[in-house]
Amino acid sequence: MSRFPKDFMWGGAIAANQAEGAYREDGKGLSITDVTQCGPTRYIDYELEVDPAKYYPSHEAIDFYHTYKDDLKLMAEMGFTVFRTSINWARLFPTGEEDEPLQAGIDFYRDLFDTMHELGMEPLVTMSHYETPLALTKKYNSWASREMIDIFDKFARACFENFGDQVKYWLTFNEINNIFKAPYLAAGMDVRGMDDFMPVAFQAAHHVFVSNAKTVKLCHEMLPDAQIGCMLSLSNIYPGTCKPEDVMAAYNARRRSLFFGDVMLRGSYPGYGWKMMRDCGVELSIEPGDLELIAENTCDYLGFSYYRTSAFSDGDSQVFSTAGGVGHENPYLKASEWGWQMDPMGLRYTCNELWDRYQKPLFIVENGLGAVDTVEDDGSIHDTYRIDYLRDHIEAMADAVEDGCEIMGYTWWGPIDIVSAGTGEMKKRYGFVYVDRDNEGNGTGKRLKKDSFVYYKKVVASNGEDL
Ligand code: BGP
Repeated sequence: MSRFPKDFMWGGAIAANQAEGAYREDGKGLSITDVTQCGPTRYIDYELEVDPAKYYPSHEAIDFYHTYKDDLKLMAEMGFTVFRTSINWARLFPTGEEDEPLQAGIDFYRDLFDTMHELGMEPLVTMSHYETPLALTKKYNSWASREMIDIFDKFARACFENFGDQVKYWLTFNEINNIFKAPYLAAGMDVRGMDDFMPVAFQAAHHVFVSNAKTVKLCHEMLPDAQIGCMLSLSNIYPGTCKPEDVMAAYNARRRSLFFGDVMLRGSYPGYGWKMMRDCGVELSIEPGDLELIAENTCDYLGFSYYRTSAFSDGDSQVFSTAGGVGHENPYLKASEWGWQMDPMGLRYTCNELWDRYQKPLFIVENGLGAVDTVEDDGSIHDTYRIDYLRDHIEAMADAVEDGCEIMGYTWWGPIDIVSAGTGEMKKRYGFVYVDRDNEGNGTGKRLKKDSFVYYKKVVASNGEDL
């Protein structure tokens, strides 16, 4: 007997900038990720015009812009009922400030969403997934400027007008809480040369909160049958010890992420949020009506990513390391090749934490294991490590459902190999489908089914019972 509701949605998630490639095709403008360096720390390459000698795997990625029909057929073969991707903002508005969206961009995404429906998948669409048009960073430093609110409003209106009949599940800003850790990715901001970017990050977050509320309001007005959620990176943090100072430090570190959910799901700045701003010397610039807008237009559901957990003790650094997140290693957990500590129980804990806090439906829109895969001579790929990770996290999710958490669905991150957001490389593979391309763009682009492809197909067919 399945422990999941009968209408539970099973699928996978990608992002335009990590899969589509065609980074200059059909009039698309440069997004910030098109000029973001690869490697352990990713900064936007501010010489702006891309140096042709610099290869970014995201320029071609896996060429999903041209292969999406065949790739989605592979997803449908696993029985997906939902598929998450993003609309690349610069494919509709190359500089962000055009009066009208590009017809080529509209045509591509309409056919993409039609193809999903034809194959039995509901589109789950992220509006901003590290794809800020570079021109907006260049002119305004992106969300550091309040002008972005009106600019994003135009993009949101174009999305709802052109895709509202096809898309009923929306997400606004991908992992927007990472504005405190990686503002160049999460919000397209140039923070290089700033000793402390937190004051700018808090002000940018306020602009995003206002924009999020405006977008929720617009969505409810234009698409009354749609649901619109916020999206947060919520891998969790445990106290390094039971020492009270460590417990408090870990809770404060956790609330640097929950702060975003509190504003966008509960509709107001929490007291500890004002204290965080005071501690950072931030005098937030708030305009009349901002706080009322935020209070009256909260998100319908919480989409979140969960990959791992880390430990955090008093005195630990908040500095985000692409390997372990914040804090330090947990001695009770094993880590992936990229240092991400795997913790299925942490997913059950996190679902309970978020359900208890927000009492709004949850959607696990990212969960997965990035690993180095080996292709055998016969073309097979025995990714038992990925199957084990998947099984353990689905069991934890089922436990969370039995705990009373309302979970809408689950989209595995990267069901087909795509470019890593953290490093900009291909070698960190998540897929149930292998793509023959490497960091330098070499390879045939051939798709190969891994052992996990057959496994997930079985899981989906049994609504999560046959593990
Ligand atoms: C999240 C992003 C995704 C995805 C994922 C995996 O931060 O929302 O875009 O990339 O992390 O991270 P990585 O690709 O660095 O392994």
